[in-house]
Amino acid sequence: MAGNTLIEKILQAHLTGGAYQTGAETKIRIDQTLCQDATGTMACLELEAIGVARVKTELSVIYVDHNTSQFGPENHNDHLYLQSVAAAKGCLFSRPGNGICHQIHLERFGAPGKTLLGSDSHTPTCGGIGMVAIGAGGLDVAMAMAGVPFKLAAPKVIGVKLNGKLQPWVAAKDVILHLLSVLSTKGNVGCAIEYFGPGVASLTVPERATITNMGAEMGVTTSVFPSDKVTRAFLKAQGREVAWQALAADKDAVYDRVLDVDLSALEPLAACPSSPDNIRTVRELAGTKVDQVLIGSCTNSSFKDMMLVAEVLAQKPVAPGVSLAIAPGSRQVLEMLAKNGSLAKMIQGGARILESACGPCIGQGMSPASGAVSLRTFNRNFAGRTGTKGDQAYLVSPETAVAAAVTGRFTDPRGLGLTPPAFRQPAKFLVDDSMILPPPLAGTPVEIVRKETIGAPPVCKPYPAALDGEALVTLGDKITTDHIMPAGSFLKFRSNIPVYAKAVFNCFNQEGKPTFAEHAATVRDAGRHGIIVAGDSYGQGSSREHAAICPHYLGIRAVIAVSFERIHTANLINFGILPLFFTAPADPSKIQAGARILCGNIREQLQQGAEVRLTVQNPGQPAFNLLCQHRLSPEDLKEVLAGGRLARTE
Ligand code: MIC
Ligand code: SF4
Repeated sequence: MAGNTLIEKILQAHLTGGAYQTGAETKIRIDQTLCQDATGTMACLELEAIGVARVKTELSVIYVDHNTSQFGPENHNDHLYLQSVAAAKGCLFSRPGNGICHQIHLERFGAPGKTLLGSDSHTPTCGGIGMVAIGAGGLDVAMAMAGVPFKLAAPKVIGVKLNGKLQPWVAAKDVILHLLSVLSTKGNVGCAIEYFGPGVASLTVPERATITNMGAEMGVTTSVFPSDKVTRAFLKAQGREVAWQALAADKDAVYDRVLDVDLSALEPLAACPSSPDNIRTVRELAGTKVDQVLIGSCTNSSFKDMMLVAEVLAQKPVAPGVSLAIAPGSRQVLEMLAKNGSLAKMIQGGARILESACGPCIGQGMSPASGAVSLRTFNRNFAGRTGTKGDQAYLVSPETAVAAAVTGRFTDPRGLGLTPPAFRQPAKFLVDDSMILPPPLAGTPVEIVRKETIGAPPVCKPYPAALDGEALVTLGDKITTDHIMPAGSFLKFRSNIPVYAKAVFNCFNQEGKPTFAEHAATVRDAGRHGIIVAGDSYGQGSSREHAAICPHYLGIRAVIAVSFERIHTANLINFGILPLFFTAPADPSKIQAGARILCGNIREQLQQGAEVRLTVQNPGQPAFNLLCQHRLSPEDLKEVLAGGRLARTE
């Protein structure tokens, strides 16, 4: 019998029952969870609704990193609520200012061989130290905190064999941008990526984490590196060598597919507007004027990334036409830069220093000017995510970002004329966990701080016996959760569903017409069901379950699409919205906005088999039959019929 991949080994060691079979529904024990504040308040409201006294995981951490701008009381209200729930339920609480959840989790908590479930799509960052780390919706994470096993389709494992060594000025970011050019942002549901081969040893842990972080952009379940000497040195430097164990795939492991990447042959790349898979070489873009450069985010804000940027800025200051801002990923990184003089080099070089938080990556400030070219070391450049309509956001490595910052133009960093700064991982990182608050002993009374902007957990209605629907909107391919539920200035309403629901699909609103939310509410209040029609890869991007909760609140009960992304599908099911697939040949254009979509016995049809026959009547046209398919497991189907997962646990 063939050997196992590392992902299979870790998943199999966490099975809670049954046999392990690729593609089949599998349940695993979750060792650690993480929540961040933007998805965490809802997850905590759900955890309270589930009703466990204390979390049942080995470790659960609640971070505050997304909503830190504090315009109005909402953000601070959220922080106080989260801090009190963390204390009451036995979680660690990482205070605002301590940094971005994924960077901190890698530094302080991640451990090879463990499982981590996080209410953020970039949770696989910790795959950089040999952990199976998976992003999920808040309710799935709340369930895991309550000790309920996590359900997933055992993934096909794509092996990425790394050979060679990155050349100076070529970065880990270029590795993942290259892979995005091969695998794209769609079509990878049900797959995971495992890195192996001789090139692995040449990459530091933060470089590996940059690569696993952006597996999220390909829609894979997780991305994992082996745990080797480099991992050990990183954990030792964090004072956590005890967490280390050597882990790798079996020598005769069989991958579903193998991609070869020669690190030595890669060159600086950029993801062009407005998708992470719209890849071109920096050479091709060279000379394009750049107006803004932002360095940071959970992808590229490690000590190594920041040192590189500081060293370049020490030799060349920022160009007069560029606004440069830098957000170091954690307090550890920021304090080390402050102590070794690198922060001063950044400041002298003309950088604007931002808080250690997500900040501009999630549209919390630093929106670029109209038409401005913005280079970012982040992981997403979906249209409008910067906060500026028609934005021109490019995703690049810190090397390419700083080269543009000092020249004012897209510049291949290899042509900067500078000696590449040498970097050696410190033998000891500055370890100070004083901004991570441990919970009090079990049984200590804790008052939950619930100010007026903290709403209630979602209430979801059972699935109707008959569908009397209207197609509220018909959409194309690659609709992201940023389209469905915008972040930016709306992010502060995450704790309050009726308020946040007003922003559903607001990017498609037209002046002088009712908003999407207003129209959906009218259909709902008339006793009908809202339906969304879409193309390929519906629900790309974030893990935000609000992209299902708020549509449910507006009366939406089905999404008919060509295909769906993993986390969003789970969120739809969790909140009682039916994901339906067009049957081949899929042609979403058959349904027009405003069409009536009827099914007199939808519950019955769902229970009888995979096929669902709908009647569709486009405005002013004769009705026709449309055959769709549901791909729900028996358990998922029960959840949808009950009106979601929370409805079932109550
Ligand atoms: C993102 O990068 O889009 C976010 C904000 O981190 C989301 C989570 C959220 O919407 O709160 C994610 O990636 O899951
Ligand atoms: Fe934060 Fe951006 Fe990372 Fe999301 S992608 S966790 S917003 S830094």
